[in-house]
Amino acid sequence: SVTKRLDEYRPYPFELETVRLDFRLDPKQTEVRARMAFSPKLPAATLHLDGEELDLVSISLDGRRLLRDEYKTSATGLTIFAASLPEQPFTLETVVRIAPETNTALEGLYMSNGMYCTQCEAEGFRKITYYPDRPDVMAKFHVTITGDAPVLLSNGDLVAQENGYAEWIDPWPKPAYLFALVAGDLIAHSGTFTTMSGREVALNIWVRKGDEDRCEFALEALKRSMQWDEEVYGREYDLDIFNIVAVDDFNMGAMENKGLNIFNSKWVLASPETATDADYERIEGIIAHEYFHNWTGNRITCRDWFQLCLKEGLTVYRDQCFTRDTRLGPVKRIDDVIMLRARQFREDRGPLAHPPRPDHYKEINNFYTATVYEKGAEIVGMLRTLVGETGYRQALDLYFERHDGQACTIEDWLKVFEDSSGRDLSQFKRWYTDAGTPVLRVSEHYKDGVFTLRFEQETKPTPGQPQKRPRHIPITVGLLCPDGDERAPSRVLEMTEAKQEFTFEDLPQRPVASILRGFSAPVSLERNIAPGELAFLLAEDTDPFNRWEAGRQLAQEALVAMAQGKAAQPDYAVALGKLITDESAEPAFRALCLRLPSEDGIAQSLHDRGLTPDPDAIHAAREALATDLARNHEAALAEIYDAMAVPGPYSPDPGPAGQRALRLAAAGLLNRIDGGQRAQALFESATNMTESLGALSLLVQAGADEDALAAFRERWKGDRLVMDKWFMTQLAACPPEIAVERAEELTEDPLFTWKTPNRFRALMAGLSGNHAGFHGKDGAGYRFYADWLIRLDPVNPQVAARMSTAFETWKRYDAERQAIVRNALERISATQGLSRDLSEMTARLLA
Ligand code: HT7
Ligand code: ZN
Repeated sequence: SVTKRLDEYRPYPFELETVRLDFRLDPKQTEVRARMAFSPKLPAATLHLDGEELDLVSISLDGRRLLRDEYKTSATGLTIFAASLPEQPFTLETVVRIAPETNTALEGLYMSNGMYCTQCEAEGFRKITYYPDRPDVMAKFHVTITGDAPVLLSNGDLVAQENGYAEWIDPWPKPAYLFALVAGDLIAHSGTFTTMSGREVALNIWVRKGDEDRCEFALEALKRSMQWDEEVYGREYDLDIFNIVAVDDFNMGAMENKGLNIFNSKWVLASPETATDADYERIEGIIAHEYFHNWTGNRITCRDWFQLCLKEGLTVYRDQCFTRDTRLGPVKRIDDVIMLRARQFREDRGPLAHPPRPDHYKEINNFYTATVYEKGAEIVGMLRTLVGETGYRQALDLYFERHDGQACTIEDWLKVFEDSSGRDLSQFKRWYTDAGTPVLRVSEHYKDGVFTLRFEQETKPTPGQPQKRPRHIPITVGLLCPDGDERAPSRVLEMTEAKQEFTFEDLPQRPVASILRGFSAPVSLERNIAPGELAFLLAEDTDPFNRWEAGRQLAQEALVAMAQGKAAQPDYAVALGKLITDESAEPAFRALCLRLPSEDGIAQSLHDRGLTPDPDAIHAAREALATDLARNHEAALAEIYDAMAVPGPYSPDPGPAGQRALRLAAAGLLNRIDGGQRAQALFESATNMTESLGALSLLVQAGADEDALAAFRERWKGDRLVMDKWFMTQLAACPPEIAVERAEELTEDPLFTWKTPNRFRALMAGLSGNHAGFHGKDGAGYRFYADWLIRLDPVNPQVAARMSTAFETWKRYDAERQAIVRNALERISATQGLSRDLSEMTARLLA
């Protein structure tokens, strides 16, 4: 299949001002009539419209039926020869038929529980009708829907409605990927929002009957997001109605279609009995994310899909800031960095590494990655650090003013920062074009009152980029006196060379440096630092991120030593003891400090040090450290467990959620020595899903789960979202030696409806999240996983391809394991009729 390249971009040779779409819905045979008003921009151009899996019924131009020799159709589209096209504006009308009922790929128009639903990003619209399906073609849509359903929705404002018929006009030009249509027997949970200019917007969350009492949290989150975007970015909503629909069968989290966001029901529906604290926080974040796209993505969109991080990086950054403002800022920053390291750093070190703005791809759906999203967000954060708070707001104001209604590039984005700040960002641009995580080495020197930090940066080669150039890195640094007082407040050092040093003068004593505060750049910091100094930072740093980071580093050092059969230094256990009893620290923060690095993270650390990780040894080391901590701090942990019980009715607010997190973290350690006693009691008394699932997970971990799993299943077997948790938790948390066998058994469960993406993901991600289980020496985990990818691929290639990233770390491990994975990947790749999605992924994984 064809590789698409950034440097081959050509503007579309026609202007498309308006499009009228008439849908006659039918599960087997939906008819789509499209009328498109084109104006030629270049003389004698042929007109190419994208189209896949369409049954063409008719085609006419300005009312005249086109003859067979005036156009041609292929598997990828429809071409009308230049000789048949007038030089003036013209209207092209096509009629096609499609079959939503048989669409299992969930791209284009498909059905979920009897309801019609669309997903068009990135290139799904071409499965609905022939059209220039590219983001730089922006048109005004007028849509009519005729169908046997009480609720008929599309983008924009509703202009007419009667039984079985609805008409929608979207006044804002948009690319086809933002088109949406939903039809079904839905019920709305509604509210209103009054915008800053006093317009009232109707808000609706549409769900299946029975789910309407789980929408209030999402509705309130939407109102908070609308308010925040007005206050922080001056952005007002621009239609009279905003609809959100919850769908059970969905390839990703949610989709920002103009005025009609479509959500995976997992990220909308919440009640205390069925959703955890983490679910609540994530729902709020995703509601905000999709809403924020209205300006960063919809009003200003991408010129082509290579620019994806223009809208995704910026929108993730905006949703992260929203959560930081509405919840506990430092805790959110730490959570985001944990996630960045677990997903993006891992991607950057393996065969799938790519720049935030890739310059080639075969299947764009394979590039909705942590690098595009999360690293894209880090880059926006670095820009803000470089130009400052006011400079950032000025740049964003200019971006909205200059580019509203346009399809833009990363160059346009950087130019607004250059123009508004007067800075040269040509070197900074490498963050977008170059792959890989820079390693930043630092050494410290103190003499005659002068403290010097010497930095060296190095980025390892990544696929297709053997040579790396130095990056422009903002390094936020603060200096502490040995008594813990701030000696020099935070200052941003701008590193632009491969090696560079910075000095701090007039220091009567050698300070303790707090480097890369707030994680000011997505780099791997390597610093030769004594455990005592880390313990000091864990106790005293005024920057909460670096305080947590010091503890994490101590834990990581201990685990890396133990995984090699060496004894761990006692520093971590001692330092942690002080922190967990420090009542001035937020419970949520203390909970994070008690969370041990993941087994995958330890494997990465070993690999970074040139060692081959042994998954069993890593698992044993992590268990041993957890047991040590529990023994050393048994009394303090037990006290925390009792003190952090949250009385009264459930609230997902950060305060009580933080208390529950700390309580569960304490229970998690104590679980290693109390025989699962607390977990059992908590499981029986739990009044909300956070406690219930937390306790279940601990029982699974302790191998004392048989009754609890059965009881949980019995209680929740009718609830699809809770059952996903049941599948996932018991695989992620179980002892590694039983993980694959259990996964095999679970695929036989009648509730394992594997064609539903959420259920498939729950089981497979549960297994691959069990590090030592998935990477078991006999290779059973690898074979099982590969078998299921092969099975899913013809049904849903997007999800199969996305799940194949479980193999991205395979080259870290020993030769025997590598041989089994290679074999599994080659087997996938040799499968007859493999999708473009999965074959691109396996080729990259094997390269
Ligand atoms: N912009 C969306 C990305 C997306 C997607 C969503 C649902 C199903 C398939 C999809 N393909 C791409 C989601 C977002 O980033 O907001
Ligand atoms: Zn997004």
